[in-house]
Amino acid sequence: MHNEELWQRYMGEISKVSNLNELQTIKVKFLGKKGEVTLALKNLKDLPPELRPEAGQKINTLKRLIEEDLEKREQELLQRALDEKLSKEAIDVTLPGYSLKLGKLHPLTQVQHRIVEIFTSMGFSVATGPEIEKDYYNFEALNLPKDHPARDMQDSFYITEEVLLRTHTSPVQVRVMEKYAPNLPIKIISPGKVYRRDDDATHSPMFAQCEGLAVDRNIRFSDLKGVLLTFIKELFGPKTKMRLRPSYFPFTEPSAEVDISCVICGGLGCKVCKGSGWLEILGAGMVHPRVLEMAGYDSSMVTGFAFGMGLERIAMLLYGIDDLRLFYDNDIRFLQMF
Ligand code: 2U9
Repeated sequence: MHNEELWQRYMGEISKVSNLNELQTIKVKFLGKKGEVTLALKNLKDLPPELRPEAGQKINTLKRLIEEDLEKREQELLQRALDEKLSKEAIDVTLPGYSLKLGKLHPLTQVQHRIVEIFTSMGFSVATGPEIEKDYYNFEALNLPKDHPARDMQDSFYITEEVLLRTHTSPVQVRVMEKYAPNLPIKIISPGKVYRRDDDATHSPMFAQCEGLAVDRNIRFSDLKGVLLTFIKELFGPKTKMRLRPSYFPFTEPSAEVDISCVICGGLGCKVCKGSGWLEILGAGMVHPRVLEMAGYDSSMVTGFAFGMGLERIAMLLYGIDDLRLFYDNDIRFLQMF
């Protein structure tokens, strides 16, 4: 076959090629073992010897032309395939990213952390204990006799005669004293959940408390006053005033209710403080000698102070919340406000 015609046929077929597979087919068709160019070279032997060199040269030139053309087209197709792939996989770095929704701590947890921070800065350690408690640690060891009204089935969640959900975190302190007695000093706070059979706008069957206990030689009521005043000023601001009123708890003697000047009106009298200018936020007192003795301390050598507060009440005053149940509804709109 004439070289020129072969080249024209090659060009006719290769110009229709649009991918590497098709290109490969054409390559085989012209340059393969039984390809047309290969055959033309084989057919040289049929020519008279004197014509072979020139004819051979022409076919080899054609072969080189086809090889170069295929190589060029192969590179073009490879580049096109790569461009297509890249344009499909392109990432628009100017698009806004997916924003992660950050969670936050529950307002009561935030308040608990602040309280823990204040007391640890005064040298207190944090102690924790079981929420399911023995009657002995919850009541008996705290000088609450069997017939005391606070032990009433009405007020506590009993599991058996001797086991109940703790009604305060005081049993934690009893356990610490029992473990370390007669070593001194003890300076602990015990934040945690407690349970009482109550349910209204200011009482929840589960609520959070933080209690504190200091036991050592020469602990006096003035130590209690100093620690509480420092705490109150840290939490509610340096202008906050403190007032103590005599009270009664079975586990402290003497006992006091602790008031702060109203965080809303500053003491002038408003709706929140019911016109008095004062808000009750803590109970406190000197640890009853009988409680110290039961835990293993010699009450003629050792004294102590204790206090307790409800975290919901503190959080309500700090954040201006008027219904305690909001803390437990888990409405995300409420929780996001803190
Ligand atoms: C030991 C000895 C004494 C803890 C105390 C209070 C006074 C008190 C209430 C505040 C509001 C409970 O959450 S509340 O209802 N607490 O008034 N708590 S003294 O006294 C202790 C604790 C442990 C061994």
